[in-house]
Amino acid sequence: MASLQALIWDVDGTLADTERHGHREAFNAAFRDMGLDWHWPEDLYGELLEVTGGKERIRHYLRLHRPDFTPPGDLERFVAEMHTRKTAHFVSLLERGRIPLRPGVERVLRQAREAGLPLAIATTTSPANVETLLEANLGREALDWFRVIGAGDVVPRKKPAPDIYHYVLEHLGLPPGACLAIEDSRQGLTAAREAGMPVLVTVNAYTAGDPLDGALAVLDRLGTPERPCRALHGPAPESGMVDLDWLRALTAQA
Ligand code: XBP
Ligand code: MG
Repeated sequence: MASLQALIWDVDGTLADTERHGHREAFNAAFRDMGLDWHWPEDLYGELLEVTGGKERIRHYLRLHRPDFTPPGDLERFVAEMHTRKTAHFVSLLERGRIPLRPGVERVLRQAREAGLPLAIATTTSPANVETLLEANLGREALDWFRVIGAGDVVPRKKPAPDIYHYVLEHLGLPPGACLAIEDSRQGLTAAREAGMPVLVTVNAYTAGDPLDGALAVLDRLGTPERPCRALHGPAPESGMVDLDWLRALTAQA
C-alpha cells in the first residue's frame, strides 16, 4: 500500500456506540410522538440494523412486521415525518451529553491532527447527527477537523453500497489504497472494501458476530490505558492502544 494519507471514519458504532441507547430510543420516542403502539426492543433493533439508513429501516420494519399498516396519507411523507421527529430526539440525546466517543477515538483523532494526517467521515447517518455528536464531545471547532463529511442522503445508495466512500474519496482527491477506513459492521466493511479501501474494524455488541472477512484487523476498541484493545482477528498493538505508528504499519502490509 502507498503511505497512509487519510483516515476515513464511520460514525455509528465506530466514533460512538450510538445505536442501542441512542438511535433506538429516538425511534421509540418518535413512535410515541405519533401515537403509535410500536416499540423496538434491543434485540429486534439488532435485527433491524441489517438495513442501514433510518428511513430505510422504518420501511424495512413496515414490510417485515407491519404489512397491514396503512399510513395516514402518503407513505413517504409519513416516513419522512417520523424520521425528522426521530432525528430531533437523537440530536437532543447528543446535546445532553448522553453519547460519548468510544475509548481511544479522541486520542487517535488528535494524533492525526497533530501529525497533519487528513481526516474524513463516511457515514449512513444524517448530517445533523454527525455535527451534534462532534460538537457535543469535542466542541464546535471539531467540525473543521474533517476535510469532508459524507453523510446520509448525499449519495443515492447507502452502505453496504460503496457510494459514500466513493463520494469521500472523490472529495479528498485520494486513491482508495492510500486511505484507511475505520468501521464497526459488516455493512460498513463491505462498503469500504467495494470502494477498494483497506479497513480496520472495531466491533461493538451489535456487530461482534458479523462476518468481517477482509478487514486488516478486528479489534474490540481503539483502546485507552484504562481500557486496552484486544484483537478478535488479525494483529493488535502490544500497547493495547491504536496509534498512528500502528495504523501506518498495519496499512503498509496491506
Ligand atoms: C448507521 C446507520 C444509520 C443509523 C441511524 O450509520 O445505519 O442509519 O443507524 O441514523 P453508520 P439515521 O454506521 O454508517 O454511521 O436515522 O440518521 O439514518
Ligand atoms: Mg457503523
